[in-house]
Amino acid sequence: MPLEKTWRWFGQKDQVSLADLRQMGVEGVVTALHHIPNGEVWSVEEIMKVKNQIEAHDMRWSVVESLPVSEGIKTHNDDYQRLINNYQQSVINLGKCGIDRICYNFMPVLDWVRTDLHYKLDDGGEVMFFDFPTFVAFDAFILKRPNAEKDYPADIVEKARKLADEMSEEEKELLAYNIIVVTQGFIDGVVDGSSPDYKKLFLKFIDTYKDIDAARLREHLSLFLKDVVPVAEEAGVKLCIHPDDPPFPVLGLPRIVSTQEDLEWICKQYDSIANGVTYCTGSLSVNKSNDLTAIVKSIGDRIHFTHLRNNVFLPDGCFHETGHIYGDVDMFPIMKALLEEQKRRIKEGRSDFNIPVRPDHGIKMLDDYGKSANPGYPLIGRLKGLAELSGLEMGIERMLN
Ligand code: CS2
Ligand code: MN
Repeated sequence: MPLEKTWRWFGQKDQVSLADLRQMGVEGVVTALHHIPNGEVWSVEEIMKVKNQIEAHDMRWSVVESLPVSEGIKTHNDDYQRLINNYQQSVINLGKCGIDRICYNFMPVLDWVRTDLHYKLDDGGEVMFFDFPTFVAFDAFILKRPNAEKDYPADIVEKARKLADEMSEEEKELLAYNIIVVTQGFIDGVVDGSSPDYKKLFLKFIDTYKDIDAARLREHLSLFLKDVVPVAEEAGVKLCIHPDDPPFPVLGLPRIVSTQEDLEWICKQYDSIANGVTYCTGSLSVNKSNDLTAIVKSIGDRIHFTHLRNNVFLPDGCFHETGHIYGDVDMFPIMKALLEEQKRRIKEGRSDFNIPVRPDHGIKMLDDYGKSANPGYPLIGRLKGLAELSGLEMGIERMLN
């Protein structure tokens, strides 16, 4: 049994239509109600509008990515109760509409981070790059976060200082704008880029974590799970937390969804199938101590959603993305482990044995140039990824049978 082929679709404004997705062999759509502000309730009516559109094209709405967790929940501030009530209500409403998987993340302030959104490969393709010294240059010398230098290794800080000295004001502005606004806007980021003071605003958000270390953030995640998982269980919905990208602390902010141990800890906070994980190889593989197949073996029963993509790792903690099956991450054992997990579930009699998979970020190539897409989400590059992953999958399936 293959994994369920899914695709991230950004709604009506997406350049790729639902009819296109159907033609590409997509079975399940991954989307969100992006027009509803963070922290507000997703009503049955709004959910049904999107669900009906998807079903009119003979597909299903497989996964919500994401139902955003507001900053007030992560910092557990005075607004917590209202925000949690709203989150619970959205989960209940999704359940009522028959949508049973919700991806979310618990990264403070910033979701994923890259320093270059247009890195050219030798063959003319374009991918996203995380350059650690450039990121530190942004944090310590452009954003000028107080004491930022203390949070990074001294040799990286020195490289960052040099880089910042050589950058023009325009380059500095572009780097900051990309990190704070461009990469976050389309996934419901916290800072509205229309404000000229967006850097100040961003620093203010960071400051709300001044008394929150990793242990405290874990407490907040645990409280969130205890409040939301039972409601999800009752509603017939499974939650799946997305790992940190990249999987280490940035901007002096704790990150607590980065390792196998973190994922195991999360699963233990509320022992229910509704308390699950999004298995993202692009994110998890950046921490070299993560053994990606061991993670599937350890918490496989809680994997409700999979993102597959590859990376190339470089010195100094730098990396860039690269398509799906080719790269430094060996996709063969990963795909095999996922297919074996499905077989295990079938044997166990689980009705939810079929794991949705989507090709995560892809290489911009061919007709992707000249078409507008969100960073990391070109059509052709991802479609190539979907095709490659499907081929790999079919080969392994035959082998296992
Ligand atoms: C995604 C994440 O685009 C991406 O990198 O994998 O933004 C993901 O959608 C969220 O972290 C999930 O909450
Ligand atoms: Mn991902």
